[in-house]
Amino acid sequence: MTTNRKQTLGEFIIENQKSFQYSSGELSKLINAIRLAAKVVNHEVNKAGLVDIIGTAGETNIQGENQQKLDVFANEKFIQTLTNREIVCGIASEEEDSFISINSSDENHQNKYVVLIDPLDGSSNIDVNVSVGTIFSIYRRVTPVGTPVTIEDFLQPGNQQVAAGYVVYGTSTMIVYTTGDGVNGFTLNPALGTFYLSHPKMQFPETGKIYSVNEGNYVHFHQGVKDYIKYCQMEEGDRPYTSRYIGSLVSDFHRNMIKGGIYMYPKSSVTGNGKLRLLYECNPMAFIAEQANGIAIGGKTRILDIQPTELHQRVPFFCGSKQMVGKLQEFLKKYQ
Ligand code: P6P
Repeated sequence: MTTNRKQTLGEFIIENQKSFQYSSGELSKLINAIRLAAKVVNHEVNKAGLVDIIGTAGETNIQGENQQKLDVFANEKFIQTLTNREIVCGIASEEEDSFISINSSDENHQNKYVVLIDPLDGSSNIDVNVSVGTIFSIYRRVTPVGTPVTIEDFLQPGNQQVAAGYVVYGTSTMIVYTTGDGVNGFTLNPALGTFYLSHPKMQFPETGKIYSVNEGNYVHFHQGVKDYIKYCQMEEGDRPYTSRYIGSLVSDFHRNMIKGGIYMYPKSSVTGNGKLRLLYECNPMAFIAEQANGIAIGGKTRILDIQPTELHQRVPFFCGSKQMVGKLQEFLKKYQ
């Protein structure tokens, strides 16, 4: 008799551990640590309105952005969980000026993974009760195991990631991640505190009818981007498309991956190189997108091929269904 009981995240990790090219329990332990931190943060996000955790922590982060208390809480929880379980040798976070080096207490067992996180993306939405998310990116270190990590371990191109994923704290809380063998989504049953495989083998539809961009910045965009937005709005064939922009990358990306669509955060005459950070926003989302039959570019270049130069560097970001990103590229090429 076949049961329709859904597989738990824990069962999925164990079952797929052997297929992971860097066969080690370490990555499984790492994903499990992220699962635990996600549950703790989810608990706080879901009651943010009830306790004194909404509103700013009175500090600003490296980006010069007001640190919301939940930002600070999420950052501390992910760093604490990854450190306490002695799974990684280094962590970089949107909320930390520099990377954190973690020396294992067991000199016989030196960890080989580094994690880069945006602990609470979209945090400006917290006090208006709109979905937010956590984004993570995982690499094997490139410097010798057993030595303190260096910036070199973090400034790796996205094509070197061994895993990447996000948590979306929305109408339900989900973990969506890849280890290079497709993308799978797990939904939390809050009553049990267990994540269940709810979205196996997630794929971007080849095309879609949703475009996501902050049109308030339209006047500052490159002409090719302007032309593409006007193309989306024209009444022709299956257009006009629908404009959907939540102001939370994880939520806009997640919806577009399920329904088909394109997310754009272009550079502009105001934001210079754009707003999104390459290492812990664009690279992990690009890895997921490509693993789900989508595309992610910075303009002329594939996001995953960009050689990082700074921990918090920003890049333009266009990501989504192949045909929609392909059409945008046609408009951009007209001006190259
Ligand atoms: P804007 C959130 O701050 C974020 O990094 C993404 O999650 C989101 O898509 C974008 O910035 C929103 O930026 O300038 O449109 O408010």
